[in-house]
Amino acid sequence: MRITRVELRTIALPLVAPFQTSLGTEYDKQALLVHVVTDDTYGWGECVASPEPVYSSEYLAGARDVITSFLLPALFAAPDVRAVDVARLLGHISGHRMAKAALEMAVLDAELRQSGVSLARHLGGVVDRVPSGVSVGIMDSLPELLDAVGGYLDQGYVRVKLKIEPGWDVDVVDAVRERFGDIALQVDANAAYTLADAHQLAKLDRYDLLLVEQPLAADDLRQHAELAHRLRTPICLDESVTSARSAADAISIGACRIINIKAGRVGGYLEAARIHDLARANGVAVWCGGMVETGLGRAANIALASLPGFSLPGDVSGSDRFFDEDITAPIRLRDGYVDVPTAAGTGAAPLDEVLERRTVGRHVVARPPGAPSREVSRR
Ligand code: OSB
Ligand code: MG
Repeated sequence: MRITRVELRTIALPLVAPFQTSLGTEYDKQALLVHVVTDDTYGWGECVASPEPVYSSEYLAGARDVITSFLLPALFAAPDVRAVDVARLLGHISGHRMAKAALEMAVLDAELRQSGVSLARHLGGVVDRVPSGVSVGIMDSLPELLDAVGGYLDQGYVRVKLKIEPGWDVDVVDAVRERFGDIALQVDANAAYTLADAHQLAKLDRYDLLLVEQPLAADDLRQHAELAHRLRTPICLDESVTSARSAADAISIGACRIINIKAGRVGGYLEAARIHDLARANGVAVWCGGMVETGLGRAANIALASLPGFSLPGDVSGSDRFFDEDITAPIRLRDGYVDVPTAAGTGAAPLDEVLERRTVGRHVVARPPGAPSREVSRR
């Protein structure tokens, strides 16, 4: 398809409550939405980069800049763009996977809308609903955390993930186990520990956690492998896995038994599906992570989570976990599950009125007049 125009929208949504991790505290959600318009159709993508480069080196304003300065010119230079071509067309630009993923998502959504195929079907999804887990932030006090966890369990979430950091770990897990018993429970450190903390992390072993997510730094694959020898709790990687190649490395050196797959982190839903395939072939479990997405990314994540290797509940919560008002029709939890969208494309699109009201920045890039079209290239 020929891209004629791309609109970048920065939106801001208040969070129902601050979300604190070892990376910092978020009070509202800022997202960069990508609207790709082609000759015949349109698609929506969501960039998961946060306002600050703390989860990874990418950040929202940087993503917006690399998209307008480098990625869109590269796409406009191609006469015809298919979703499967996007990663290659952008391959000469180093890094910026979240920015690339947002563009690929928009092109893929457009393509699938036109062909009437849902993202889940396109990727090879096998179920029509997926179990929903909830990610629970660090809080000011234990009673506050226990209240929050109790509330989520009442809503039906089938798995709880607790954010941890040094000083907020073993006692917290102990209190949650004590209060709520045998729930499906896991923890996420967002790289807050070092191998010198192995002894403290090993204290988690008595709580039968499903996994400990990204205990060490993103580039410490070897040390995760070392830590794996000292823990009974399975290690899951998030930040460390940025491509199918790094997933293969992690698996081959025994750095993880489980992978959290986030499409944005790995450059798009197509690479995410490849990591799923690779993990599955190697007996490594995967689950779908989240980046506090709006309903757009949330819908696409649910589609990804419907693939057969997603054997653990994902961070695919209902919209109301984070937002009073989502920019799309809200994703809803039903009996602890969320439905896999069946409509063409990602199955979600912003509601015009809400989108307008939540937009804090808008940037339109039109196809340059001299950009090649298919006729020219086939000369
Ligand atoms: O590490 O999984 C993470 C949010 C922002 C950055 C990193 C992470 C998270 C979450 C949110 O845990 C999970 C969700 O979107 O439900
Ligand atoms: Mg994580």
